[in-house]
Parts: sequence; C-alpha cells; structure tokens
Amino acid sequence: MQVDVLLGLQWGDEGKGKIVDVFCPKYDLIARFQGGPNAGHTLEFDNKKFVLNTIPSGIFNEGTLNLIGGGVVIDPIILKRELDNLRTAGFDPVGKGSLVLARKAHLILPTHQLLDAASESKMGAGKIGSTLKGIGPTYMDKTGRNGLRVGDTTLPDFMERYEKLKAKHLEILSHYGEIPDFSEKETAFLAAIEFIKSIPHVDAEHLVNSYLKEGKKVLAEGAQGTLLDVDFGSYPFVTSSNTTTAGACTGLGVAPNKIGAVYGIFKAYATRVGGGPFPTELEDETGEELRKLGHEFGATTGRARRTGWIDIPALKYAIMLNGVTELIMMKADVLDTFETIKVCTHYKHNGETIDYMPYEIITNKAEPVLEEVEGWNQDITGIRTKDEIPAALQNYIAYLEKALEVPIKYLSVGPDRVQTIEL
Ligand code: 2SA
Ligand code: MG
Repeated sequence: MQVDVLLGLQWGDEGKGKIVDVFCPKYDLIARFQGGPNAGHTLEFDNKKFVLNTIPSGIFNEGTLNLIGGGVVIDPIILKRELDNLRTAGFDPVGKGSLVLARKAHLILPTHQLLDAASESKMGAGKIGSTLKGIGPTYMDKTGRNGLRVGDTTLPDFMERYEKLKAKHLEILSHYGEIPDFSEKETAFLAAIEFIKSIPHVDAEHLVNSYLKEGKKVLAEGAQGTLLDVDFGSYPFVTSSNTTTAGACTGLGVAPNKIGAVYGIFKAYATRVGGGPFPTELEDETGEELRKLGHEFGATTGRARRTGWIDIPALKYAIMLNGVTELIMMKADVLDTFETIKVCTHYKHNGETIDYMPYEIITNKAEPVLEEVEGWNQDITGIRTKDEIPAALQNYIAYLEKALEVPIKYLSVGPDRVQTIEL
C-alpha cells in the first residue's frame, strides 16, 4: 500500500478540509504532516460547520484513525480548545481513541507566539503577515535543535526543559522592548500539557509504515498551500514548513517510493492572505466581488483574503513540485454570476513574456497576461451529477486540463459534502 497525499496548489484555503472529509470513508488513517494551528480547515455537513486547526479532517468519520504527524507544530492550548469544542458538539475523539499524536511533533510555547508578534512588529511594510500563532519561531527552534516535543511532556525533567527554552526566548524578547504579561497563557499552556498526556503518543513513522504493510489506506492531509512552501514559495513571504509532497515524506516518515496518488486542490480563481507577490491580484470591484461571493476571510484569523484570477504558470509549478496525479477544482460556484472569467496564461517580467514564476518575483512584479473565457452565468450549487454541468463550465474545465496537463477528477460547487461531483 502507498500513502495518498492531498494538498493545496495555491496559497492555502483551497478547501482541503472539505475534500479530506469527503474522501475519508475510503481511508483507515488521516495524517496531518506539517504546519500547525495557522491552518483553518472548514468542514460542513448536516447544516453544521466546523473549523479545525490542528486536528485532521477525518475526525468525523467512524472508524478512521487521525494522526497529528511529527512535522506538525502543536499549540497544546489550541488543540485542547478544538477537542473541547468537538466534545460540546457531541464528538469525543479522545474518548473514542480516534486521535493520536506523534511523539516527534514540536510544541508551540506561549513565548513562541510573543516572538512571532515581536518579529512581525519590527518588519514594517516587509512584514510576512503571519497568523501570529508562533509557527515560524517554533520551526526555528526545531531546526536550531532547541525545541520541545510531544514526547518530552512525559519526561521527569520536562519543566526544567520548558524553563530553559522560555528563558532563552525571554532573553531574545528583551531586545524588542517590554515583554507583555503572559502568565495567564502560561497557566493555560501547562494545563493543556497535562491534558495532551491523555491523548496516545505514537512513533508515527512506525505506525504509518505498519498500516501500509497491513494493506490499510493512508491519506496525508496538507495545510496552507504549495506557494507558501518554505523552499519553493515566494520566500520570505512563506510559512515555515514544506507544504509540498516532500513534506509528507519528512513529516510522517514515509519513503518517496511509498507515495501513491497526489490530489492537488485549487480554487477556480485565486486567493492569498498575508504579504507577498500575487501576480493576478484584483484590487478593484471584481476582487471585492470574489471576496464577498467566496466568503474569503481567514478561517483562523478572520483576515480579509486578497483575491484574483486563476494563475496557470503558478499552478503548473505547483503540479510539478508535488507530482500531482489528479486535480480537484473548488469553489466554481463563486464564479456563477460572472459574464466572463479571466485566466493568467503567462507573465510579463523584465520586458519578456515567460510561463514560469521568476526568482525575482519579490523585487520585480510579474504582470499577468490574461485570456478571457466565457462564464456559465447560472447557479450551479444544486447540481449533483456530471451531466448537469453547464457547457461553459465544461469548457472551462477542458481549457484548464489542457493547460495543466493533469485531469480534473472532482468539482466542488459549494461548501457542503454533498456538493462534490466526480468527473
Ligand atoms: P505563518 O503564520 O507563519 O504560517 O504565516 C506565514 C504566511 O503563511 C500564510 N498562511 C496562510 N495562508 C492562508 N491560509 C492559512 N490558514 C488560515 C486559514 C489563515 C487565516 O485557513 O484561513 O485564518 O488567516 C495560512 N496559514 C498561514 C500567512 O498568511 C503568511 O503569509
Ligand atoms: Mg484555510
């Protein structure tokens, strides 16, 4: 058996949570492999809506095990809050034993969040627009070999290790100015550490590989999007993890030859939240319309997302990096009222027309070359079968498949589970 991977091809918020939730009855294990509570995965079913930050989106399916993998950074306070909210709504993954944590996953400390905020406050116009969840500083401590991990919480000297790391953070923070009071946060953090001891800790690489050996099906769930990858995104306007298929290998301990299908998710248009280049961005009424119709506000922070047209060079880059085998197009319904839709086919950059993302995209803006295609101009939220897809939307799908050279296998026409059409 191999691990299938499902990840975003744009700047996040493509609708990964919804599709994992739709797919998970076919899987025995759903595993988050990178990122942390900067993610906001929205799931809707039976007139209920849930936003998951750290918990994998397979959590509502009976019989599916959910793993928070070693490549993830966990804020114990947020994880506890997520589980409390689920319990209030009648779901109890801990009681049921359907959630496990990788021992090697790193912990976000309250002082990591203070460092995130302090760093952003000094950047001025160059700020990353981070979610302020402490993601960057936690991954810095991981690669700097200072971090605390889930498995450390049960060691007798955990508190000493915690105090040592906190002291290092306070030393750095003192250079930024007055340190805000975080005593309440710290109390909550230490209580949440006690709580997460009640969730089984596992050696995730062994768990995942033994599942594969036993012929069980595993799906790796990405967070954020390919264009926010720390190595291949528009650095430094990226997140601090590998959001690509390679991240599933390192985040779960899965060898590259054990990767099976790679599902690449994209929206029928594009959005980005935070700073950084966005060639097809629309800073006009059309952009506002996309934001309004698509409810484009951060699921975690509530921030308004930047909006624009679909970007073929960027998608082709993402498909290449991830080895995408099947595409999933989301939020086509948001374009229901558009007479025409624009598609970016190339960029104009330094006086040349190019079809790839240039290295100097940060300093020299890439101007989109746009082609216009016909809109379908009808409400598609009620369609449930392939045959009902309007001709103009079929043409849009065919146009994209030709340009991207990968088949679009699923189409989403609304947020609910049932609004998903297999093509
Ligand atoms: P960070 O917090 O260090 O990872 O921020 C670095 C950049 O990564 C972007 N980023 C995201 N972009 C889109 N969606 C994300 N998740 C949330 C959501 C975001 C929210 O689902 O809506 O609620 O605002 C996400 N997480 C990180 C971030 O904007 C920075 O550009
Ligand atoms: Mg999101």
